[in-house]
Amino acid sequence: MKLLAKGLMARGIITLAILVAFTACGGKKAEESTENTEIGVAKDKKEIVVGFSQIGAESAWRMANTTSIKSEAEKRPNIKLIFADAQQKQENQIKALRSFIDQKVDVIAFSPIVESGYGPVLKEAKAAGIPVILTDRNVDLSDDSLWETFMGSNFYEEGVKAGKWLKDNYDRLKLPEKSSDTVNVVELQGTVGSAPANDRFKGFRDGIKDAPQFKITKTQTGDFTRAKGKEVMEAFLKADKNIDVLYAHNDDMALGAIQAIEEAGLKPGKDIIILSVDAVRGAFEAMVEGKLNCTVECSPLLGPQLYDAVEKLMKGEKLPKVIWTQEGVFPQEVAAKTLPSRQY
Ligand code: GYE
Repeated sequence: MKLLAKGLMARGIITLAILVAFTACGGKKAEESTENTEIGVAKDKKEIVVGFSQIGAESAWRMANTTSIKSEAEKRPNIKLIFADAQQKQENQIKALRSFIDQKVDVIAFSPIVESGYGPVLKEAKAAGIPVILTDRNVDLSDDSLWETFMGSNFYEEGVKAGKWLKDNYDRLKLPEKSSDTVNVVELQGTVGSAPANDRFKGFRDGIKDAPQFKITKTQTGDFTRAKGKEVMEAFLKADKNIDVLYAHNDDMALGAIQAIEEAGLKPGKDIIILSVDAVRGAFEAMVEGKLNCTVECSPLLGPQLYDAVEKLMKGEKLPKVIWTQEGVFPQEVAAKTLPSRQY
């Protein structure tokens, strides 16, 4: 009897060990693949299950956004988060949204990779009675009954702020030998078809519209990544070194471009004035080194306001259709003082 019990126990331990090993691998796999990862377990009966579909991990901004969404869920005992990483592919994102609908989550939240193509899946969520919150990026659908609220930044305004900053500061920053009559500006765009790329593109042009000396001579996507930002900037410089300003739709691309500029034997922040968007830590470090001139803030810390909105929805409260994040502009002069207090 004792022997049998021991044998059973030993087998149990082995099974447990195998299970643990499997779960450990499985957990890692889930992080790397598009499978859903559950954060937190059923914590109490009044738990709210939130399915969140993230774009990927293309930039420091995105990673800070993911941390905010996950860590805030952990802090709230009533929230169970099912997190899915789309790894930069819209088809993965649509699949994740459908799986949330199948799992009958209480609320779906997601950051749409591009603006178009979500109509059918959002209609399916509506038919299933699952409310949807758009975080960070918007969709281009006219039927706004397909989501409860959009929360995030005004990308158009960010572009305008960048343009205005350039207009107001270029003369002060330019090298004496540079002309003020024609200023050659190159632009690194974000992901093609995404809301921040579309709106930062438009906003910037409006920000400099009454300053005809600024000529946008080249514009191309760098897909919001450092590697692509570097690659495209290399190509720009190869084609023509006569570049006075770089406007990048995010800091990561600007940081990649800074490398390309240095490798081409030029001084970023001096020979080429550089401005970008996001205000991540790396941008502040580059400003402290004098290599970046300005970053327009775009906050990724959306976790707290997301779950506040989820909880309100579950109480039957109506949400405002848009919840804007308040943001500033940080020029190089304030970088050293501001860097220690940056949260992302
Ligand atoms: O600016 C960029 C990221 O959607 C606001 O996506 C976000 C943008 C952000 O990859 O760094």
